[in-house]
Amino acid sequence: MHDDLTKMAEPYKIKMVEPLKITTREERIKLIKEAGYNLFLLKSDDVYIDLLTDSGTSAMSDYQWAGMMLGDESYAGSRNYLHLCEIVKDIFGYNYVVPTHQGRGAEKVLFPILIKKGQYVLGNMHFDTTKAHIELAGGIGIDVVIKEAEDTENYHPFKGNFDLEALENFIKDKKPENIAFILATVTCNGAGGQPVSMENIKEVRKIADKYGLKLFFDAARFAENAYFIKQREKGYENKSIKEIVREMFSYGDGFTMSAKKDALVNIGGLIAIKDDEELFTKVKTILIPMEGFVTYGGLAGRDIEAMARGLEEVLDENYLAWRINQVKYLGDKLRDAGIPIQYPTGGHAVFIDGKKFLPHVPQEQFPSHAICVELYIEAGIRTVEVGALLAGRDPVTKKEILPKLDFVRLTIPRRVYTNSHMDVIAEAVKRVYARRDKIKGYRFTYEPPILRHFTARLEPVE
Ligand code: PM9
Repeated sequence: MHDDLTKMAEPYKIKMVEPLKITTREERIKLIKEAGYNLFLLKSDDVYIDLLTDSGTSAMSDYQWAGMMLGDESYAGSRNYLHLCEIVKDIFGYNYVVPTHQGRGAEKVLFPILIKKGQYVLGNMHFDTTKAHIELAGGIGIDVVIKEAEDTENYHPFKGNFDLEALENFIKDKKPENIAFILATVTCNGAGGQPVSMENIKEVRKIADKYGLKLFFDAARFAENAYFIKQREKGYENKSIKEIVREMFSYGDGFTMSAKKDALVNIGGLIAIKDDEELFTKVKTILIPMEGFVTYGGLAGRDIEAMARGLEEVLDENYLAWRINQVKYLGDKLRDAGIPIQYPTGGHAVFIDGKKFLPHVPQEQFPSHAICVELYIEAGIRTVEVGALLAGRDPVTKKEILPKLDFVRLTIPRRVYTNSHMDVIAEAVKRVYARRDKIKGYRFTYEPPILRHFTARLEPVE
């Protein structure tokens, strides 16, 4: 029970509802088989609780919807773009910004400008589309997250931190001229939505300065990261989220952002640059043929207005407290039942440790994926595997890549589900855990050559 009763429930009320379709267990067994045991191939109408992603799945507020009606759909000079520039300057302190259609649009435009063929991009842990765009631009993505991130059982307040020694050693070893830039992902999705501390960001900045490198942010979940800093880092407990965000970004040279997460919109992305006008000119030159003119970048004016308003709204501490604690509420229920999860829970999802949950299923048979299938059968819950199935094969040897972290991600959309839904999810995971000995692994009946997890078809290994 919370001392302050106004903090006990959602800090918003419901104005519109979307009915959920309920299926039977027998129907779900048939539906998942027809989908080749691939949850991406299910119709969303056949899903009861959709935890596939927190990306583009947020519920917008009445303030954002009202902004949609003020969309200025002029090809050039849209007032919504000017509003976005004001908001970005106010929150992040950055002078230059362009919209893009989503996060990977921002990566596609910025990375080829920054990367020369064969150069490295050092990050705490690159997201998969980010790594793909680094490679498409001729670069090599390297992860230097702290070792604690791989230890799912033990608490560490900032499992998204850079291993500073590994970062500096890599730069010294490969020489600064072979490093394109440093990219800090906040929060760190790959490690379980884990935050990066202010202290760590400051140190990364110092290393960047020492070797003349630029530091960019992958800022998809910037506000959730700031909230964790306020909760867990000494000296920040009395600062506002806005002050913390401002300080975090003061150490960077720019950012790419998938606005589909913390900007609380269903579509959109951003590239922002602190003060390098020359770089911004290059960005605009590529943006126009790739995404669209500078003042719309692949979005409608109304989408830009919703994004500008979402950026302001996400800084609300009551919202963030509810959001982060809803994820924790689910995580605590699972941990109390002895289910192995990445601990502590991160900002946007609970990550179940699939290898520990199903130790009898070899990693080559995708234990985390097997759990995802069972959760769908158990209660119509769609989750996503972030493990060996997603990792794919080594492009040269064609051998399976077996990542240390092999997760089922229970991704919580923003402002969409209530804690009653969290109770259903926790109960479903517990029931699947109770019958875990009977769960089998999976093998391919069709394996696509790249990004296989989206369209692969599988069957249980008998
Ligand atoms: N993240 C996610 O579900 C959506 C795509 S995969 C189903 O976690 C980071 C840290 C991300 C991210 C997307 C992108 C790409 C960049 N960085 O999806 O292109 O988590 O807007 O952003 C997804 P877009």
